Amino acid sequence: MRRVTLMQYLIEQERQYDWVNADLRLLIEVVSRACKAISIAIGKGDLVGILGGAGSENVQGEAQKKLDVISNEILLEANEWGGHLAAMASEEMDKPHQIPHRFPRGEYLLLFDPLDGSSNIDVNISVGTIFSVLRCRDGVCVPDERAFLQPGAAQVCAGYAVYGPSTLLVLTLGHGVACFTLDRESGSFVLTKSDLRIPEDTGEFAINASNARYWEAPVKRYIDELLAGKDGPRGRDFNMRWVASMVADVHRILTRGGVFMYPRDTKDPKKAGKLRLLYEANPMAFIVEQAGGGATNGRERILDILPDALHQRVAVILGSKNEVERVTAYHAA
Ligand code: P6P
Repeated sequence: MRRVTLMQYLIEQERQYDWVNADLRLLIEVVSRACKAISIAIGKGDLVGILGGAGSENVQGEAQKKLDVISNEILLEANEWGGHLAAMASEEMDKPHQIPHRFPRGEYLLLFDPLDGSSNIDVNISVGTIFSVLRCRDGVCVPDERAFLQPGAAQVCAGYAVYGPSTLLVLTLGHGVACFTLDRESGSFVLTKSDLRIPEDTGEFAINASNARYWEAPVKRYIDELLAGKDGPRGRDFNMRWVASMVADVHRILTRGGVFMYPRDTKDPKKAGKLRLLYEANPMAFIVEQAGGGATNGRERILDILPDALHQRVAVILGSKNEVERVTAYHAA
């Protein structure tokens, strides 16, 4: 494959198509540079004492890791001066972050989970950054929470960085999915896969099986059939993976297929699910659908859900199209 950097890729997309403009290109480049900085910080780990808890809680009531806070700060500082954003929202902040008055504002809203899977950071397992881009509606003077409450189908761009053996950036602009690998010597993200496609069938599923006793009947039925293997109704054996980093599980599925499930369960009946709709489920659903996969909450397409709160949670079933359709059909049965 011709060595194309992220910047070249974006400039070529901007020249050829109308779905990239200079501000969106700047947004993606700035986010990619922030992800590079996060990757470097993670790589230093204990050498610079940035592992472990920050001694604070986020809006979700979850203990923050030092790197949650650092990653959030890196993304805020990287994005507030460029003039491409109307505002930002993060898993780590209760309210949207307004652009300081000393900087110009732009048309885009950026949402992110700055360090997804951070419970894994202290045990050196892959973590990631997830981001989603919406347009701010015209005439919105102060983009408060309501400006962000748009269905996932309104996203203009979504992506994630996965900080694993390689640092990868996976991106969609609504016309396929591309993957870039960080070349640490040059400091550039280099295009290493274009037009990723998820196999429609799979032999691999990802779910936290310790929640089995809380699952609803359709999920129990589906997983029991997979566990029954070749002697059961599916007539084949299945394999299971659970990294507990959504970015790592989703990247595996983008690479070789699979189905990822964090269904709603009866552990906390008030919660629609564990994962957050706006900055986890929506960007991942956009990417997965653009790669030919499916993404529902068991009952409806995730990208069709009209949000009513910035940090609302949702059940997530995503990945190989035929398996997502089967699980969703079981919910309708
Ligand atoms: P559990 C990480 O905290 C996260 O938000 C996702 O990245 C991951 O898929 C899930 O939660 C793991 O949840 O309950 O298995 O720890």
